[in-house]
Formats: sequence, structure tokens, C-alpha cells
Amino acid sequence: MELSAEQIRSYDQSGYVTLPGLFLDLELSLLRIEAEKAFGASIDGRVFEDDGTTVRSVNGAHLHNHMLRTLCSHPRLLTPAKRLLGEDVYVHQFKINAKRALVGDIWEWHRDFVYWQREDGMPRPHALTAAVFLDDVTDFSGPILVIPGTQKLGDDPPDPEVLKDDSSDLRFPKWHSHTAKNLKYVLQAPLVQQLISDRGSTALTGKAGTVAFFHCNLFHSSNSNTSPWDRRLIFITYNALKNRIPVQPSPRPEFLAARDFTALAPLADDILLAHHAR
Ligand code: 6CS
Ligand code: FE
Repeated sequence: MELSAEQIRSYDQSGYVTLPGLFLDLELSLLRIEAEKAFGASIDGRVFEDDGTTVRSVNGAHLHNHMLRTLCSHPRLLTPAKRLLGEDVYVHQFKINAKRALVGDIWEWHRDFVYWQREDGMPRPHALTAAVFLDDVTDFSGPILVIPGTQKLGDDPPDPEVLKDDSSDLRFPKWHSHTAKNLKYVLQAPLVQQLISDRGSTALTGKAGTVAFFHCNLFHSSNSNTSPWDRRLIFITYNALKNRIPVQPSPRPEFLAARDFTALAPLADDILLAHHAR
């Protein structure tokens, strides 16, 4: 799957590019089955909404699930990721966000890289995330909202995040505030206000099968899901191999920060169906 010059330009300028219709209905139905298995598995990387019962996200399912691990090397994801990063890549993180119908909660305005830099020691913002739409995403189901071009702000202004840490709450592990509703690093409201006034914000809506690739420093958030349909997204974060994270004094669990730095090679285009046919 080769990106067009216009698609590459969109990513470079706006910080994201959305590719509709990348996956077929049958492939999506297979992925939905695996996603629901992951949501139902009692594994450490699973996170619940504040109600304590609705699954919010599951991290690291690719470490246990062959079809999801295969998806990471699917050519319709890996080839664009390598082209946009310009070098060999590995998977730094894999998560599935459920944003369940009627109850799926918000993700506050944030940038992804600050988590990977501060918590995992990632050297440079040379990573991106591919979001695979397992469901139709509408204005009412809590789409990812982005502020175009904010990936270029870098450290200007310096430290645009407010640091809110709930690690004193002993009910949860240290990394809970990295993926729960009350996030540890959120972008300061006046800055978000100014940037949206200047540039507007865009909702990444689209039919199931759409894939959005976005830069690790792009400002983004999502509202709660008031629609009666789930908004399940698979997020695969590809990091440039040369930007691999160093050994950390107290590393986050592997389901949040991978330790396998093997360069990924694209598999056959029909690999999901072939896998299913076995
Ligand atoms: O802590 C992390 O790695 C995750 N947290 C957020 C809010 N976005 C990046 C990443 O998925
Ligand atoms: Fe994020």
C-alpha cells in the first residue's frame, strides 16, 4: 500500500492522514472477534472506565494474540508507517480502545510523545500511531479530535502540559494515570483554546475499515460516546528502530512499552483471511 504524494503531504502538514476503506468487511469482522476476546481477557493491560466495570482499553493484546500480532505487520499498515517515518520500525505500543456505546468516556487533550518520552525514555518524537476503525466513527460516537499542524510546535511553548498524577491512589498501578480518564499529562486549556481559535479542530470520522495515521506530537482528544454504537479503535504505535527506547531504571510493563526491537517486515496482503482460513 503506497501512499500518494498528497497523502504524505497531508501527514507532513497536518500531522495526520486518513485512509478510508483500507480494510474489508470480512477482515473487520475477524478483528472485532479478536478485539472482544482481548476486552474479555483478565490481563494486566486492561483498563476500566471510572464505573469500574465497562472496559475502557486493553494494552498489549498483540503479545498474546496471533491475529493481532499479525495485524502489526500487515502491509496496508506497515508500508505507510515505514514510508512516513522513513526507516525500519518496530511496535512500541498496541492498544484497543472500546469507547463503548453510551458510556465510553473522554480522553482529555494530550500529546502521545510526552508519555513515551517521560515514562519510557523515547529519545525523539519519531513515532506515529495507526488507528484502525473497527466501527463506523461518527460525530456522536466520540471521534478522535485533532488540531491540525500542532505536531510542529515541538517545545514551543515549553512544557505545554499540566502534570496530574494519581499514583497516590493505591487502588491502581503507577501507569493507571497514563491511560485512564484522568490523564497524567494533559495540555493546558488556554493553549488549546488559542490553537483551536487559530486553526480549528478536525474530527476523524469515517466508516469501519478507515485507518488514520497520526504523528506522536499531534494534539488530540475525544469526547464521550453518546451514540448507541461502540467506537472500537485499534491503535498501533510504530517507532523508528533508531529511536528505540533505552533500558529504564523502572520500566513500564511490556504491554505499554515494548522491548522487542525487531524490524517489522510486511506480510502478504491477504494475511488476515489466510490466517482465518487455517
Ligand atoms: O501512556 C501511554 O503510552 C498512552 N497514553 C496516552 C494518553 N496516549 C499515548 C499512549 O497511548
Ligand atoms: Fe493519545
